[in-house]
Amino acid sequence: MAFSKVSVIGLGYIGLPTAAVIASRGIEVVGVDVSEKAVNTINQGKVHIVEPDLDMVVQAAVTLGKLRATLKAEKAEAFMIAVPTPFKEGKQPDLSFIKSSAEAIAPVLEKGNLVILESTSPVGATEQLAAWLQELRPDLSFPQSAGEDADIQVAHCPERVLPGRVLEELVSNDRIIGGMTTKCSERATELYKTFVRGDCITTNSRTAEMAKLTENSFRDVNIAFANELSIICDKLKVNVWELTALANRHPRVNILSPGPGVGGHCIAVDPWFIVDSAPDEARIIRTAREINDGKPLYVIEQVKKAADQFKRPVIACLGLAFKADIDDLRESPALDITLQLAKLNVGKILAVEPNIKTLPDKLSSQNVELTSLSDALEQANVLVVLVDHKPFKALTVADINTKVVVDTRGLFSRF
Ligand code: SAJ
Repeated sequence: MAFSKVSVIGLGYIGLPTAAVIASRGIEVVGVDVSEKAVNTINQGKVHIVEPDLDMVVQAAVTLGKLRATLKAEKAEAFMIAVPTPFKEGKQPDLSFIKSSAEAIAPVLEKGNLVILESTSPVGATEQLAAWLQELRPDLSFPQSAGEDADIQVAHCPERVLPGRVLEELVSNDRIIGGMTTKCSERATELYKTFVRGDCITTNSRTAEMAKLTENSFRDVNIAFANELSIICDKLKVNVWELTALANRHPRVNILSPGPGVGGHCIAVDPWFIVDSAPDEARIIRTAREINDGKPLYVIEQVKKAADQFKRPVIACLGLAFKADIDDLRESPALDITLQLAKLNVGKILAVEPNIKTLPDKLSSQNVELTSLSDALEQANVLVVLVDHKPFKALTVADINTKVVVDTRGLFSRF
């Protein structure tokens, strides 16, 4: 049975693009969010997040009447939950947003509905979601008790898109479809087939949850290797960028890039879900997290040494986002380093972030100034490259040769 109305719960970096892409396939989509501002913005055909081409797709879907946003859930055939799953004190997963989503959709659930959890989740979260729904709707049957005969189908289909390439990857990536039963997987596959060109591969919900955590942990461990190498190389006076370029010429070696630390709301968070579930066994995964979390401190020490060379250090931090060419400051090591430098009174701190218009309060309250790149180049005696944004990549030797440079991204290793 085809889907004529789908509801997406959570209209953030994943939910909004997903809602817009499904709407662009001619399906009526109702997005639900707790933020009145986000709901109003979307209903005007505008977007509240920066992602290439998203504004166009949302505007088209809203103008055609296929996409609208609301604060309160309404009836639909499928509900896709794309809410944050941060960690709380002690690095334990916080499932409270999934629980509130269950509370939001439970009153409008009807026999035959499909509920999909897209949020990255610890193993067992989909079963927990189904248990919460069962508690709230004892009149309906769910897969954990009714199996293939359940009134409501429940599946985990983890999002896997890369910020900056979301619209492309939403359609082209393969999807893992982890149904609580075979029927759940089949029904969820039908939905994803309406907009995914990649393969839809079915499994159970626990394996799907672990697959997503594994993908991000794999990347975290490999970035930790690169970050550890960069510190070893500094000690041994070897250029890590030249080193990795050389080693990567081996056909079976592919070292990732060192950086100022790992940011974002995924790779810096998800491995902890594995550590929390298996604390004694997840040794490499935990150590990788610690290495990546420790890298900002190492960068701060380097900047302090650079600043010590000047009577009045003026430090320009190039980039605040967690990676290149996006505006997302969540869990950003660049932002954290800039903030700590300001708090430590290392010198006057300028921040250059071409993708934002105003500084977060925590930076402005520490007297950090948001400046243009050209102003920063004029004023600063220390440059700290924290993000490899396009305008920074375009800098030349002439732009930087009078400065002391701390280059965490290897932008100037080519000079
Ligand atoms: N980073 C490095 N060195 C590298 C690569 C990345 O230091 O060689 C840093 C980045 O600067 C950034 C962080 O790692 O601070 C994470 O960036 P990323 O581009 O590796 O990943 P995310 O967080 O933007 O997106 C990841 C993706 N997962 C994988 O590539 C396995 C994406 O596909 C997921 O959908 C996303 O997490 C998610 O939502 O979980």
